[in-house]
Amino acid sequence: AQMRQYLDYLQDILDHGTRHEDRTGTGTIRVFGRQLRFDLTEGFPLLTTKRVWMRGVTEELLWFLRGETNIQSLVQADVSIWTDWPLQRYRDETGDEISQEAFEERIATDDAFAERWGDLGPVYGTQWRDFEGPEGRVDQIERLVRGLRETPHSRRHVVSAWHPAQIEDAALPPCHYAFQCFVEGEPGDGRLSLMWQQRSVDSFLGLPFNIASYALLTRMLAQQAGLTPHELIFNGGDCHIYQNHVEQVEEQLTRTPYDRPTLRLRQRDSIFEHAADDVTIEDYEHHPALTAPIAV
Ligand code: UFP
Repeated sequence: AQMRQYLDYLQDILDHGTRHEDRTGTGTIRVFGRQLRFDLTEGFPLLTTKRVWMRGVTEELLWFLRGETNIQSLVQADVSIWTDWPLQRYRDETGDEISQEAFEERIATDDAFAERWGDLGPVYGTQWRDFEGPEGRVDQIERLVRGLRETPHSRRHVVSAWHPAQIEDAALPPCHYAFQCFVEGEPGDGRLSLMWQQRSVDSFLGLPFNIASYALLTRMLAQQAGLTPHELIFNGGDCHIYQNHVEQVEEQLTRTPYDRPTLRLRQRDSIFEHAADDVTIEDYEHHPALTAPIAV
């Protein structure tokens, strides 16, 4: 099975979107309210019309699951996807026009510097594992895994990264701000589906990454609860293409998708014990990588 519907979604934005100035000053073409559904029994939904960096996806998800919000361990793993925000803040606040390389080198090797400049505030790691409430902290992932095991058919398998009282303190308010799990079938033969909500969608750079990340999370949760992954559903709010990504999107639309690859995930006793090399992607045939500037 292929990922045609992602391309149809891009075409839909180009055809029906309106041009708009955005927060970053880049400009987008946008539509509101779209859904994509991926059958996870038909292979892993990693885009094939360009290369998607699965190691980056994996390292980021493990970083969320560890409850971390400081980029230090990501940078140490050579993952730069979250560097732009702390780097911009450092430059703005110090006036020092440090290069990204030099900044990351200091973050990786200087703990005091990382502590001062590497933290993103209460982003996903904090909200998933350590959500602050009046009665103390809630580990939403631990609660979810327990719930999937003990009351699989519950309608309350919801995790929220949206903490209204802490939005201002985060480098970036969560883009994918909630997800819900759904179990069909009886123990021993159960199927797990996952649906996530995303308020703002960088459809070229962000979305392929987000799809792969939630597909991997679904696999991990299914493994922990003895379930088979079934359906992955994306609900997008402001679905946009940045104007400086349009050329890359049009190039992608000329490409024919390949069949989906296969993902292998080593079994662990706990979802929190995974290491990056637990994840391997096989038979990943893809078109050449396409790069584009990220809007910060
Ligand atoms: N964005 C994504 N996916 C993510 C992420 C960010 O698409 O996982 F962290 C994009 C969406 C938007 C920008 O283009 O980052 C966030 O800007 P804003 O907060 O103004 O919506």
